[in-house]
Amino acid sequence: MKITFCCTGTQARPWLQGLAAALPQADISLWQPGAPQADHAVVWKPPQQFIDEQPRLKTLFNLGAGVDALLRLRLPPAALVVRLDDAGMAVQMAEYVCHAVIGHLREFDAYAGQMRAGRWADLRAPRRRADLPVGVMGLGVLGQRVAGALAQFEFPVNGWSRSRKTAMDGVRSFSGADGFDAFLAASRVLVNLLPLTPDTVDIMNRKTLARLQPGAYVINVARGAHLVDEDLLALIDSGHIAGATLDVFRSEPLPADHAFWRHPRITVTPHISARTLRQESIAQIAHKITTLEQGGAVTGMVDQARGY
Ligand code: NDP
Ligand code: OXD
Repeated sequence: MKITFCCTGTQARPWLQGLAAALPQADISLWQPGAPQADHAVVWKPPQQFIDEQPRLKTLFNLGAGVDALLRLRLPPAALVVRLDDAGMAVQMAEYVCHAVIGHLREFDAYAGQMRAGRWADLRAPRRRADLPVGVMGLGVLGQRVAGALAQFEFPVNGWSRSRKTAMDGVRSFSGADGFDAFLAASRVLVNLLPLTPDTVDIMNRKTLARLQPGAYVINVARGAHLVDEDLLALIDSGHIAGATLDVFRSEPLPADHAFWRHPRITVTPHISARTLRQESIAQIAHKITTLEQGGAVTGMVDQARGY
């Protein structure tokens, strides 16, 4: 069995060593133009040339949860696409989002400013959790973990997904296009964990963000193209939105002259909310390759028509 590795922006050697240790029977190599045909590929943002030269691939293992970049390519029609499911990302995402929501609730930025100015106690009136209902858009592998963690901290939690979720403790489920306005109107903090698809591109725009409760807070940890940047800025200027924590951007790295960098109400992080963890990812991919080779079924199969 041949496995090829083609991951843009990734240091290949430790991955190749790890995969070789986990799958000693396989022939694993870094893809080069003109390389021989492989059975399976481990990829992250591969060039179209890679796909065109590997028409007999049985499986493409995406080295991340989001498959938007991969699905933009013309893929071999018979190839399965498998995303990373969790592999240590869900707990990181829960940490990141809870940190941002709790930081907003407790006004830690304001207190940090006071401390830097050497001021002990400008005590602010405590905010009530009940006044900060959090809406999580996307209740998949990551969104469910995030919604569950927020519910543990006793925030009122709303969740929005395509299909209705009935079995999530402490999470009020909204679904489909019909449920979107009610979901937004019920939320003051908005957390985005949707996949980027034709249905979700630009979903956070002037019209939808204006439906959030006044003094809203926006946390985008999915993809930059979900958010219309200038609409967020306009709604912060108007006072409807209090601020935002953004981990993902239309253009990454975020251009040096982008208004988000210096905005006092926006916190920027460089796409780190849930890092791909090497050991966990290799173990998951190796297990799935072995299972597929034995004719078994695996989780994390992407529905290419649906886009996630
Ligand atoms: P999943 O595919 O497991 O879940 C997607 C969720 O979105 C599902 O609940 C799905 O609904 C819902 N959904 C999809 N389309 C729509 C729609 N049109 N309307 C309403 N709901 C919709 O994704 P993950 O939880 O694993 O990951 C989410 C995204 O997070 C990834 O696609 C990626 O872009 C991003 N990500 C970002 C990282 C970072 O470091 N910033 C790291 C990892 C991922 P249903 O349940 O009904 O199918
Ligand atoms: C992912 C990501 O999709 O890192 O996994 O953004």
